[in-house]
Order: sequence, then C-alpha cells, then structure tokens
Amino acid sequence: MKNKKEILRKAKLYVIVDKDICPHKNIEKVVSDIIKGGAQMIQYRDKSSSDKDFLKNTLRIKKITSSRKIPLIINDRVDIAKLIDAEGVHLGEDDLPPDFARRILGKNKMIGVTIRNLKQAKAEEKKGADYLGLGPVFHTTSKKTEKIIGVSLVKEVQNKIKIPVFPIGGINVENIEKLTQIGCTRVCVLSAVLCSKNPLKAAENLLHKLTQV
Ligand code: TZP
Ligand code: MG
Repeated sequence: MKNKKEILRKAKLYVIVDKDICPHKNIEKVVSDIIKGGAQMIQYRDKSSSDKDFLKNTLRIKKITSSRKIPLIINDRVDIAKLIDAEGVHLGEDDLPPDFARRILGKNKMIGVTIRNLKQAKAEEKKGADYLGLGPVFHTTSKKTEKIIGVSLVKEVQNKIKIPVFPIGGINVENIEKLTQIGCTRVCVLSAVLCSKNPLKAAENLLHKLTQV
C-alpha cells in the first residue's frame, strides 16, 4: 500500500459494500464496477456471516481491490483485517477501541472511527485515528441510528479537525450538493452506489459532483 496519508488525502469517494444490503448476486463484480466507477476506497461490511464465510468473502474482494491498488477497509473485524492483510479497519462504539486495534494492525494500516459530534472527533483524532466517519448526515435506512446530525455539524467538524472526515448517511446524487456547497470534498456512501441498478454509473455520478468542488 502506498502511504496511507497520501491515499486518504486524495480519497473523495469511499464506498461501503455491505453483504446483507447488496441486492446484486455477484459481489465481486459489484466491487469491480464500483472501482471502475471511481471509488478510491472500499469497505467490506458484513453483520451476518459466519467467521469462515466472512474470511472467504474478504479474501475474494481483496484480490480485486489489490489488483486495482484500491485500499480495502474491513468493518468491525480487526482479526480478519490482520489475517488478510487488509489496508485497514473501520470501528464504531461497540468494536475494539482504536488504540487496541492499532496494537494488532501496526502504524501503517488505516484505522477509521465512526463519530457523531465534535467532541468525539477531537478525542479520536488525538488518540490516533487516521480518518473519521461522521454521521448520519441525512436519513438512512442502512443503519439503525440515532438522530441525524445535519450538514452544519459536518462543516464545523471539517473546519476543526485535521485528519480526513467522511460524511456518511443517506448521501446520494440528489443531496450531495448540500455537502459540496459547504466545501466538502469527500463522502462515504453505501446504498446510493451499492443498491443502484448500475453501481458503476452511480459511483461515477457521485465522483463527478465531488470533483466539481
Ligand atoms: N454509519 C453511519 S450512517 C451509515 C453508517 C454505516 C449507513 C450509510 O449508508 P447509506 O446507505 O449511504 O445511508
Ligand atoms: Mg462496527
């Protein structure tokens, strides 16, 4: 993997591939299409598979992301990320604390953390997170979440935090301009790309909006 800071600095479109939400049968093709569409980071999320299947799925996806030189981030599972030599993990409140994950993965891997407010953002930045996922910005059906944080908080966090902040939650091609208008140059999306009939085109369209900032 290239320098993680450089990858994150350039990353505009980060797409979560959730096995349970994906309507397409061939997940490897979807990953490949999303990358063709311009996604610069892929996260694999899977809340239902057995350990064995989780490992099998991530190994398959890793082959594709590695051949395209796109970082693969594993949701929740630090052990699997370590086993498959993924480029990083994404952790939430109920997962291993990021500083402990760092002991397993080492300093060269990316650790992303979900946060909901500025206080959490500052705390995770200080503790050594590489990037933050901030949301839900808009209404989402992809995750059981508390209240929507709104666009103004994205602006505040973005202005006060040095590491990359990816707004997440309900972002799509219709509302992404609400974020680009406040100077946002990167987003993390799930259903807007994964649940599209044409994930390649959906990724392309979002990336196009982000590159116009
Ligand atoms: N974390 C906060 S909102 C969310 C996650 C994983 C779901 C994002 O999914 P979508 O489909 O882009 O709203
Ligand atoms: Mg989690």
